[in-house]
Amino acid sequence: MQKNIFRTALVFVLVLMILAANSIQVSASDTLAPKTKTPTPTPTSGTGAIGNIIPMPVSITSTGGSFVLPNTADIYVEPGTAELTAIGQYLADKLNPSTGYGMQVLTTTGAPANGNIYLTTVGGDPTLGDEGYQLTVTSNLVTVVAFKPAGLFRGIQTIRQMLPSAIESTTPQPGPWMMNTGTIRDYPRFSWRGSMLDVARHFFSVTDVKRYIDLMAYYKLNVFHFHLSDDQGWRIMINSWPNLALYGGGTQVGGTCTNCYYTQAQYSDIVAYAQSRYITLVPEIDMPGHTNAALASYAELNCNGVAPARYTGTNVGFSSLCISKPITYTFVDDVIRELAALTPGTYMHVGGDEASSTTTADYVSFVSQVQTIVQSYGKQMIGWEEIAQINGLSASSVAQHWNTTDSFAPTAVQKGAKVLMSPAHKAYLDMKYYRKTPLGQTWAGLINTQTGYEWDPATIVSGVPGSSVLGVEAPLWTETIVTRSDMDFMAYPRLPGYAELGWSPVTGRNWSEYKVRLGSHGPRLTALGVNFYRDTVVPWQ
Ligand code: TNX
Repeated sequence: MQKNIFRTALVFVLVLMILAANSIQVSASDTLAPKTKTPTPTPTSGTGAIGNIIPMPVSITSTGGSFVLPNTADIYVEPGTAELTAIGQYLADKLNPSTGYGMQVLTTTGAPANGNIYLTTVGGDPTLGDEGYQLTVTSNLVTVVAFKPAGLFRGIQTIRQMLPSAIESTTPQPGPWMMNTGTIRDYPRFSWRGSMLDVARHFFSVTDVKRYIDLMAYYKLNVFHFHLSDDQGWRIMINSWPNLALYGGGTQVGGTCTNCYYTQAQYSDIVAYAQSRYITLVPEIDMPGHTNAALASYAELNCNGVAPARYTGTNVGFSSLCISKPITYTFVDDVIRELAALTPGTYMHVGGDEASSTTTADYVSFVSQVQTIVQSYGKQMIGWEEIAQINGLSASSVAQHWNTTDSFAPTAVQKGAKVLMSPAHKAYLDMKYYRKTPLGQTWAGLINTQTGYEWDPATIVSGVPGSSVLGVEAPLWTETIVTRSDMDFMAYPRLPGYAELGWSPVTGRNWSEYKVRLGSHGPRLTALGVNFYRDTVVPWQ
């Protein structure tokens, strides 16, 4: 009796295997139908046309055919590298919910069979750099070759964008999952393409921060600048000064905020999350100004020894650490030491903006000492452009340009330092699009999607040549930004434009072409669940 059951089961399994093998053949031969039978899709609604990628790749050669991802597809990487497997898994996790294909990450030496996706560093072209990649789509196979894993990660974002918009859906969609054939060779113009998120004015959960980072990855951004402290709140646990988080993390703009700080474990989790997307996290502790939350948490940090009340308004420029007290430098050293130990990236952002209650002499003395502290932990200092005033500004330090007038950026260049471009009237994600935009501020002007796109980091500040520009960063200050949906509304659709300014060659770039490409991302952003602003200057699909 038992034997019979076993035999029946065996036959059943064999039949299943034969059926499965057949279905693979059937779908594979469907997929590999001669390309003459498949009309070339026009670059319209959601087709993921080869020309609709943001940021625009350096070079695209279309071959006029199409590849259809079959339901048998898997993602292949070269063996023995956990890093490549993780990149493959990232892609599988993005493609599986909408396709329902259950793609797996498998290893192979040499190209896999037709109908798959292949990611490899074997034969990667070093001249494309660490983030560069070559993506080749034939009617048989999708291949990304890169010199470094980071390049593969950038390349798989291009794959996502070449597939129909519905690929970003979190629920199964009908397909077909078609890509146009051709070759893309691509690499970034600038090495720093970032966005800053202010979690001090309003606090955001680990989940919201991760989502912000993951959306950045879709547009090939590579630096997440984390504004962790300001007058209204201190957001990271510093073990040697616990009240900073425990007390200073208890407020935000508008009132109290319960446990509004990240534990060191949560911070490390965010760092690792960014790292797995080849995004470097740069933490900012703003000083000597923008420090009311710290001053309220420790009376000894104040020149008069009296802790002020916590602050929940939106004024700037009224607080300062006590420049003349030795304990100030013990404090700075402790904070930088703990943060440096948790941060694999090279840069520590020390703020330095709007220290208007501090004399220039005091300011210069303070920032000079801070630079020494940062360097003592093997890190490079970045600060808002005012830091360029210090005499001993290191060539390895970076000044972040933000002022709309009277820039200190040329001073930084004269001292041999590099400049990160965040001109407030062009790149501030908290500026309103239009006078009537319900969120945001207007002090630096109105920035609609076109204004945000039409400038060049290499020419925006006279006295700062392109060779001194490290890159572009778009800050999202959050005085008026409270929810995740607010964040989306201000960052999208402007952030993809800054990503393009940072990545794509300047030649040939123009708004009239870009706006159409951006319009094709409407359905993508919708599928990604992004509450983007439908700016009327963009022809949304
Ligand atoms: C200026 S820009 C600031 C921030 C504000 C922002 C609001 C800069 C370095 N400092 O403290 O949040 O304006 O737009």
